[in-house]
Amino acid sequence: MSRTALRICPLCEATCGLSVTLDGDRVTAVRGDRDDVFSKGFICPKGVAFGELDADPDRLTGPLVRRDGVLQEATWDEAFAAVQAGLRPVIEEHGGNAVGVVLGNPNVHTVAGALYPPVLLAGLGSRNVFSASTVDQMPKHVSSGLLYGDALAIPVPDLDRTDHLVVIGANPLDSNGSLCTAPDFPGRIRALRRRGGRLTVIDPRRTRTARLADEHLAVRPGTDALLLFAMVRVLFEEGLVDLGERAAHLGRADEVERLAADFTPEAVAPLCDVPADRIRGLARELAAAPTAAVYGRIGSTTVEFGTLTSWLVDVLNILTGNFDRPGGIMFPLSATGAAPRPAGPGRGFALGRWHSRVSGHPEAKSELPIAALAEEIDTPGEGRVRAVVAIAANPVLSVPDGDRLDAAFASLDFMVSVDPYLNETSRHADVVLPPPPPSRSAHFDFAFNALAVRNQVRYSRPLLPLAAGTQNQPDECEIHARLILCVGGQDGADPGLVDTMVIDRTLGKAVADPNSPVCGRQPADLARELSGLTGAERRLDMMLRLGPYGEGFGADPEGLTLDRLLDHPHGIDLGPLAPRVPGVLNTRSGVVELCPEPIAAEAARLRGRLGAAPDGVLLVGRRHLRSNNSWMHNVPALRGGSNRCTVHVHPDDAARLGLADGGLARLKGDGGELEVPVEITDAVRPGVVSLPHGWGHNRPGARLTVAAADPGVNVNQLNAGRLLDPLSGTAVLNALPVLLTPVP
Ligand SMILES: Nc1nc2c(c(=O)[nH]1)N[C@H]1C(S)=C(S)[C@@H](COP(=O)(O)OP(=O)(O)OC[C@H]3O[C@@H](n4cnc5c(=O)[nH]c(N)nc54)[C@H](O)[C@@H]3O)O[C@H]1N2
Ligand SMILES: Nc1nc2c(c(=O)[nH]1)N[C@H]1C(S)=C(S)[C@@H](COP(=O)(O)OP(=O)(O)OC[C@H]3O[C@@H](n4cnc5c(=O)[nH]c(N)nc54)[C@H](O)[C@@H]3O)O[C@H]1N2
Ligand code: SF4
Ligand SMILES: [Mo]
Repeated sequence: MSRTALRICPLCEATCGLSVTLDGDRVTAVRGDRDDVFSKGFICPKGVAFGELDADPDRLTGPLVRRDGVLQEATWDEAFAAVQAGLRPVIEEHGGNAVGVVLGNPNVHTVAGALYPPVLLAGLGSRNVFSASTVDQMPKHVSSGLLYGDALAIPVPDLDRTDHLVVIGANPLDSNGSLCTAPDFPGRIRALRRRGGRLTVIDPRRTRTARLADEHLAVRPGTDALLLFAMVRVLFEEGLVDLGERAAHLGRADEVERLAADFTPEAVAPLCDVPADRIRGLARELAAAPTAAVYGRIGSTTVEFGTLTSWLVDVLNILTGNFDRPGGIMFPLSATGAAPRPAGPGRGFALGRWHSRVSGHPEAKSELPIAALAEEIDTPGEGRVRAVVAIAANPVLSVPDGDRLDAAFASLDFMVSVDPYLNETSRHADVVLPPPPPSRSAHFDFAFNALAVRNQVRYSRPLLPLAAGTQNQPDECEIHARLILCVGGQDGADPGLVDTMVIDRTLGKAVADPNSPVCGRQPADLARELSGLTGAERRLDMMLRLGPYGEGFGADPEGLTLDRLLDHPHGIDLGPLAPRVPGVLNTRSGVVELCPEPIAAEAARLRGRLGAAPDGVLLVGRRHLRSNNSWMHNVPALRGGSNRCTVHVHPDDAARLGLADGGLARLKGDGGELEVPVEITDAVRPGVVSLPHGWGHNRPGARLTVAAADPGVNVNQLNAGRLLDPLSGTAVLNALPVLLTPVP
């Protein structure tokens, strides 16, 4: 008997609703859910492959524990006992800081990854926290922290209403969008064109997104900050600055004008390789458009001036009156987010409250640069990282100099990985704790609802019960909760205690908050009202009730609860984005701090680049629609075709360097060298080569049968990881100088 059930896709940030056909406990077909309030039936090839990914025979079905040097199958109780026995001595002898916590990307796609790592970190008290953010979006967090006083307040382009979208270093036609949750991003761009709107793409590659654009500026990689500063200067010079309706909530714009003074279009044009008249033209178009939204992603963040570029993206929106208004950039209001703050001075954002031990990198958002993880492990001395807890992370492939990290992991006293695969990173673990596949997990988008182009809320319960037969497979929430208990030396205690503790604390705070609808009530009474089948569901119910649309434990009987959400299997639409300033601001001054001191310092550093003559070949990345970072190369349906680990080279460069299509090239960077098949294409601009990341599945001890058959190379081995965006600690992954030679 087959049946269909609904499930939100956890495979990228677009969060599409899937309609899944099941035959027994097998997923036999997947379609887009046409009634989903947000995705309305859209699906991509990864969503279609959900069943195959879910049933990948290489997925671990039970925990592994290292015995006599070899990872062997064990029971869950044995595995958690081994975790406690491995971690406790390190903590007792050297303190919580000796345990490094590594959090990878899929944590933003799981319920467990949203709800438990903060509890783990609080319990451990370690400052050695590293995540995929510092090879990704940390510059945007820092820019938002500095501008708005809240690192999580990231405005998104109001895609469905804008008249001019400027996309910088993003390729949503392949990535499906990032820091901008929009199922069917391609359809939304086409709709923009259809309603007479304009699309400009700034990217050194002519991507699938660039091919849809009215104008594509093939900028020289790493020079966007110069380009955007020149646009800012044009706005001031030509009297085009119009702060719009939010002016009263903005700090001093004249300081921005002063910072931009030296960046004339003529001065930056030869560096960016974009004509001065096009820089002026784009600035004028932005100012003239009824509404416009500038949006930057990976190509704007994983670069040397990533934080400055991220700041400039928002500043351009602000100076053209497109901040916090329909059609411009806006702040989503998520159902589990904080309620708006009262206007006035807030707590502000601090940067560099502590520093990494070896290189003295400043913390950002309580994290240290993941590019510095290896040195924190392999550099001897007091304060060294001796044990690692890695959750949903594969830094051996995703972070610069994987070989060094590989050796560092091998030298640890103890390592535990929470991961469904035995891969390049988890193969070093002493204990591997595999979560169940997505079909057996619940789904809620705690992170992406706060980045979505429309306010909405959806929840999926597991499609299938946890598998019997693998000795009581816990769900991933329970794995995290038991891990937290092990860190505290309480293995064997009821994992539900972790949720109870969080609920008690959260309700305790809420009843003491004069702005909360539950102010003055009894936490125990409120806790009794919560519903849900698991601790995680009870926490979700609590967050929904206390959230901005919540029923407030009786304060608004029409408001949201988990039960109400469960009554709407296709989700609840909460309307288009609405202005949120000043309620979203949390700066010390109470206004948008347009020109914070760290930004001014970076602008001065950038000024030093004016006049420097560029030369040599620069490396950039690329993503393929049927990929996701390092972990989807094991699914046959997602392999082959153009999804290949090749280096894209422009025909002019190929001719100059003597490279043949299909031949091998040697690429050399400051971190190492690789041999890669060449694909000659004018989709990259001259002087630029492109290689995707997440490949290099040839390390022994991994269990990735399909991926290992055609492993590709690890682009991050070209990168020593010495170059970081200084404010955010984000590794420079794009615009990396490389040498390219033919392999005879
Ligand atoms: N050169 C270069 N390097 C890059 C990038 C680039 O553009 N260029 N991009 C960077 C970016 S943006 C990111 S986000 C990082 C990603 O870096 P990582 O987060 O380190 O890598 P991922 O490949 O996303 O894989 C994470 C791990 O999660 C596991 N996993 C999958 N699903 C689950 C689950 O449900 N639960 C658990 N516990 N584990 C799961 C996978 O098996 C895999 O081992 O890579 C970065 N690295
Ligand atoms: N199919 C697929 N989807 C994904 C992922 C995946 O691996 N595969 N990964 C997910 C993750 S973790 C993330 S963070 C997002 C990322 O989402 P996007 O940022 O949209 O992803 P990319 O395709 O890497 O796009 C980055 C673009 O920046 C360009 N670029 C490189 N350097 C520069 C530069 O200096 N200046 C400018 N202007 N552009 C530059 C590159 O050519 C590339 O086209 O995608 C997510 N979605
Ligand atoms: S676009 Fe993303 S969320 Fe939608 S089906 Fe594809 S992988 Fe899943
Ligand atoms: Mo990412």
